[in-house]
Formats: sequence, C-alpha cells, structure tokens
Amino acid sequence: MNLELFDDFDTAPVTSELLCDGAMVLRRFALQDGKDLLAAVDAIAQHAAFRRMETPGGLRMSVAMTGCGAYGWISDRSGYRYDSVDPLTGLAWPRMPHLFLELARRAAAQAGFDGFEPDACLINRYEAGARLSLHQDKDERSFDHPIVSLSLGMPAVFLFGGLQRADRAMRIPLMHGDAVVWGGPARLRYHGVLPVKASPHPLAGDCRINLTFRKVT
Ligand code: MD3
Ligand code: FE
Repeated sequence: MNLELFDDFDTAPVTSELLCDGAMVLRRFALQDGKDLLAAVDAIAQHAAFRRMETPGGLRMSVAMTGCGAYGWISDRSGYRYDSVDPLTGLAWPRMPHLFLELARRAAAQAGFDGFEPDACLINRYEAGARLSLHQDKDERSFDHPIVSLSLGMPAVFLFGGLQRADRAMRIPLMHGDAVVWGGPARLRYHGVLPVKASPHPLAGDCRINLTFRKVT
C-alpha cells in the first residue's frame, strides 16, 4: 500500500523557495498545464517561427527564440530591442494565450507582485548544447515590474548572479513545470543558463522551452 501522501510526481504540491530578496522559485507551478503550454507554443511557432538571432557583435545565438503578446524581443546587428512587428513576417506577434496570462499573473501574485500585466512573452527553445551567457534583462522601459519564467521540457541549470557581472552566481536546477519570479531588488541581477544536456522529455522531446513574461511598456 502507498502510504506516501504525495508519492506521485504529477500530484506533488507546489513548493516555494526564496532565492534572495525579490526572487522566488515555485516548484511544479505549471506542471498540470505542461501539455497545454507546449501545444500553445507549437501553435505560436506556426505563425512566428523559432529563429536563432544574431547578436550586435555578429554571433548567432545558440538559443532559438520567438514570442507572443504585443511585443517581441529582437536582436540583430543594430542591437537589442522590443518591437510590435515580427521581422520574419512583417506581422504582429501572435496574441498571448489566456492560459499564459493567467499563469503569469498568478505566479507573480504568489511571489508577492500583485497586478502584474505582461505585454510580452519571450519563448526560448534550447536544444542540447544551447546556452545563454550571463546577462541582465534591461531592454524594458521600467524595472518596477517583475519577470516571470516558466520552464518546460528538458531540465537546465540556471545561473543566478549579482548586480555586477563578476559576482559569484548560484546554480539553480530548473525542471519541467517550475516557475521563477524575479522582481524588486533582484530585477537587474545577472543571470544565464549553462549548456543544456540531452535528456529527452516525454512531452517536449529533445528540447527545453522557457517562457518569460515581461511588461515592456
Ligand atoms: C533574473 N531566459 O530570456 S528566465 C531571458 O531559461 C532569460 O531561457 C532564461 O534569461 C531561460 O532573458 C531564464 C530567468 C530570468 C529572467 C529574468 C531575470 C531570470 C532573471 C531578471 C532578473 C534576474
Ligand atoms: Fe534574461
């Protein structure tokens, strides 16, 4: 007989870990919605394809990106910016699915940021070996709003540093279904993702998908 209350991974409870003032991990927050979230990502990618963007320095990013909502994030030879038009299609980005909005609002509120209304969802796709080097998210107009991230598919190790690039970084494993909320004094911390290891996921296959919800304007 099974005497464990939460023995089944699918029904295990959401737990929260405070990383530092302003940053909170909500383990398994989006676990129940994983399938629907991945299906919505596929639908978005049919209209706004995943693409590996070029950095201003001329390097191609290993992470493939797309987005939805009023604004999408773009990198090219001229710099980083948000734009309401997808340069690949000349069209507006796909609208943000209600499920995305609802989860982003609820995660933010759970971490103490009530009233979060994201106008952009950046969608990152990592294949084995893809990584994101240490950076700050500072292309948004105001840093008064948090950023909510949802991880899906293959696990990854997240690097969470300080306000200076050289500050020592914590290593935080992020799994399918985990949410992280970063705001207040943590909003401008350096962060990145170590090269993702191949470990095929039952729903996502050979990739890791990360959704980041932002208020850009
Ligand atoms: C910490 N994405 O798209 S979101 C990004 O897993 C990005 O794809 C990562 O960094 C990924 O810009 C992780 C985590 C994140 C986002 C914003 C932050 C961490 C943050 C802002 C401040 C501090
Ligand atoms: Fe970032």
